[in-house]
Amino acid sequence: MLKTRLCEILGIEYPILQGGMAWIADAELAAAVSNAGGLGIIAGGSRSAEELRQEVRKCKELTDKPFGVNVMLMMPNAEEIIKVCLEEEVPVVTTGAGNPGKYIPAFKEKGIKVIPVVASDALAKRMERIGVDAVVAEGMEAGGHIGKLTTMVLIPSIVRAVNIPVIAAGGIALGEQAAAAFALGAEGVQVGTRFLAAKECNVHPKYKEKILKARFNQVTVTGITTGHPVRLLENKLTRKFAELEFSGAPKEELEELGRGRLRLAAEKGDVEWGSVMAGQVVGYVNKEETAAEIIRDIMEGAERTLRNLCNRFFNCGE
Ligand code: TUI
Repeated sequence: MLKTRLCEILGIEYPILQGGMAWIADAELAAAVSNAGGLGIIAGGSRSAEELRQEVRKCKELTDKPFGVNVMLMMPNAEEIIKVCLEEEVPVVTTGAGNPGKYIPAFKEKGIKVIPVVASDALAKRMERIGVDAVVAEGMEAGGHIGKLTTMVLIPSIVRAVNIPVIAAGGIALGEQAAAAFALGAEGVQVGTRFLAAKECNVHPKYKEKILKARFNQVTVTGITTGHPVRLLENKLTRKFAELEFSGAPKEELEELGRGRLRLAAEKGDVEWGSVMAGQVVGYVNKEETAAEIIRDIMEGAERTLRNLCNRFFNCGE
């Protein structure tokens, strides 16, 4: 099976991370992914520090395998969230939306592995220098808040910039896509959208149903004019957003319209007026499966793809 450096560093069987999706990724999903040999990740970005502590403790009860917490650095309570991660000694912390530099020594002291999402090769280099264990490079095929570069372009640029393992994210739901990420130099993949359809994923059933039914052409992006693009599924909210955005409404009005919308969809199940964030791969996600089935399918698919390539081009497979 496909083992990489990342498996050794994190103590996991398969080089698959589950995205720390805000308002969605809880202890049950994270533990299911970790129990299946990947790295499950609890969303820190949408919880109070005490809620996170409970979720972390629950995860420890559900699995004895390593798991992670995602910290959204731009959230006002990021410091408190980090304090909980340190106190609870969570095995792995992933960070997003900022530079985790000043927290790294404290994590290292506790033996906590740190994996920031980096949006550029410059930040990746800086992070490597201060001792992070790996980086996530997230292409714009991803769901939610996105950058400008595609996975196809971003991954090699980060791989060339650093020596630590690079984890590819954005546009990965199938084994073929994981194999392509490995071809680009990644040593792991992070999967979000496909885990929305996991049996153990407690997102509101209406959100899950919308993901399962969505076709590729329903995926859209709002917020291009405000400089905060978000990838999500078309609905009344995105049509209203487009109307305002193209009529030249002020940035503040657009940002106000977007506030609290992910929670509305993920917790309350309002899939017309909430943000149903999803990546471009959503059209491939058509059935509910256990986290273990998803991981097995992706890993077996990646291996099959790489063997087929080897056979086809070099006559070297088994
Ligand atoms: O974070 C994401 N994607 C997200 S978050 C989200 S929901 C949410 N939004 C606001 C608050 C709470 C929850 C939906 N989708 N991806 C990770 C990510 N991080 N993408 C880009 C970055 C990033 C951006 C700038 C990482 C580092 C960075 O560095 C700034 C610097 O110092 O250069």
